[in-house]
Amino acid sequence: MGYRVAVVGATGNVGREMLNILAEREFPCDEIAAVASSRSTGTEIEYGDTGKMLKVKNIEHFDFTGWDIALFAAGSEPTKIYAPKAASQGCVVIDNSSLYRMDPDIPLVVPEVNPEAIDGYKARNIIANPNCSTAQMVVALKPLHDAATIKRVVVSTYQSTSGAGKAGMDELFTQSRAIFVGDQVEAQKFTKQIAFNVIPHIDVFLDDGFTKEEWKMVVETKKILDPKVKVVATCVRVPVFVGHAEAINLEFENEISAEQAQDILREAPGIMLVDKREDGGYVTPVECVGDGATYISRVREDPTVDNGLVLWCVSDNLRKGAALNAVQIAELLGRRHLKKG
Ligand code: 11C
Repeated sequence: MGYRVAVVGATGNVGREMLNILAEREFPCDEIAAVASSRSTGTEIEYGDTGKMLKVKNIEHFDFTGWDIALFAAGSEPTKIYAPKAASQGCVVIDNSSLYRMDPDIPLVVPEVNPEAIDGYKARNIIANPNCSTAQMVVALKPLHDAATIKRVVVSTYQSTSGAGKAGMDELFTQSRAIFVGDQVEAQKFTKQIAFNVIPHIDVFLDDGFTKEEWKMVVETKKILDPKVKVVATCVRVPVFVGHAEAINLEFENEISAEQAQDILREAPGIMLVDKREDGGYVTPVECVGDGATYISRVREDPTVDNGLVLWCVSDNLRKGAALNAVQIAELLGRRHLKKG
């Protein structure tokens, strides 16, 4: 016996990946529903590459009663309305939006890092999935924190346009083409030209000069990994379609060499260490697309601080950063709480 699973926001970048990953990982579904806004109602979407077509259902009329799990990738506004409705109808919501992440009654979970936190889901029947740039970073930090206790993290991100949805990817494509054919470049989704450029601005500005994306990396890391870890972030949009990269500087309480860190990372769950210290001996975003791993390269000691390391971290933001982590949470929920069969 399996689960009845609904994917809400099924036609978006992350929703489609959720369907792909549920199918790829053979998540035990007795029934699967693709749910979206009225704009997409009635269209068909494939369940991974199984050949099974799902007719998209309208969220406004969807009854979650009798459904076990709803994976939400619908953005904050619809989530505000329909996630509490689903939860109150007895369906456990795993939500990819930022809406509930910092709610003390709602667990924020990365299964490789804080699996036990999921046990708190019963308070609201909702589990939050972190921001993509946080998810890959905490996977990388966890084994190193366990080994030598991280005191401070300084991170600069190189985030792909898919983080801003399909419209972000389309803007990169359209602007790149416009530049090649000599047309006028128009910025719509992003605040400046993204093609052949980088933009040090993701999400809205806060009063202290940081952006909300940078704030999320700080507070989510503290909630998932350890409230004592200090984090400062600079988040940058780059002209890449899929895959976020991060340059991460770490300061530890205790001594740890680059070699020790490499040995630890080689064995850590969810991580692929590719660190050859030669031309091409590292991973870039285009190589991680479609993959679930968090790739670590360029591990080295930082000579400017005591017990410091620097590393490069790359992952598919639509997968580990969003859809895969949500499906892993569903699997964890099944193992720890919603056992079937
Ligand atoms: C981006 N990280 O790359 C964002 C997308 O809080 O879930 C995901 C935003 C979020 O633009």
